[in-house]
Amino acid sequence: MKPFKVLCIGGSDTSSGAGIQADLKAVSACGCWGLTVITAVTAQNTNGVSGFHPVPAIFVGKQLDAVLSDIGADAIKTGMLPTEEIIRIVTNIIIKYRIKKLIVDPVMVAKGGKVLMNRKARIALMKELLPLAFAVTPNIPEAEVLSKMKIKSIDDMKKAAVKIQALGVSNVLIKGGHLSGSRKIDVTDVLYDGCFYEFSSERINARNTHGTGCTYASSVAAGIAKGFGIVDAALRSKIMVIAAIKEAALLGKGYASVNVFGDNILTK
Ligand code: PXL
Repeated sequence: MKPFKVLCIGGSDTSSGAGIQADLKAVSACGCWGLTVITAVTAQNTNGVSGFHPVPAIFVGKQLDAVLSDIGADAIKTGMLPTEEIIRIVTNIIIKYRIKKLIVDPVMVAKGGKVLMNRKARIALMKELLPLAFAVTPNIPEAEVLSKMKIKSIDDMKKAAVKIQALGVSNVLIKGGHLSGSRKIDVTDVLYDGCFYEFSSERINARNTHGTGCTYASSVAAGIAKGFGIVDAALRSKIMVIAAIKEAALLGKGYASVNVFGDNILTK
């Protein structure tokens, strides 16, 4: 068989809940072949990230060329991109290989508060990488940084989505899990592709959500690789992520990780 190929570019998570390990599991659960380019090695467990080492940018480029010059990719998903040098290399490669199906998960801060991307990298992501992207998948704090506005409501999410699209990315999927205040019982994600879509679901145990963002974005990338449109890919991914939170792997003493291979996952 010839599988659909999804290249995941991001950091390694020793706990396998988030990062490249989550990406590979999500892409596999969606029936695609995951390819991986590592941008950083983190040391982390269920309590948080205790440190990380970026991979030298030139070697990130070597990994990318190795994969794309031979195997290619039907879609590319980026996660942790810790330095502007790495972002520049990734950007050049996206241009060189004329990649159109690029999904950017703008990973900025880990759950425990560890900053995974420096300020210069944030600017490079906004100015150089996002204009090449098909879709971006920020959570609320990331969407606030990208849109330079506070987000307190679903209306604010929509305003922010329009501002983020103006950075040059076609589709904006803002995940509502971090929205505080009145939204205690449900979670609404907002997708903007020129029209607005709202995907609402019940709020599930917030302690069991490590890896949610990586899993969601990788699943969207797999859907796009398979030829789904953004609305279909996003909706299917949300459904998978909800199931993966319900099936979270209860490991360690901190936050449990989402588990796309739990007992009740439909893709099994
Ligand atoms: O969830 C964001 C994320 C992405 N990539 C890596 C991470 C994390 C969060 O901890 O460690 C490698």
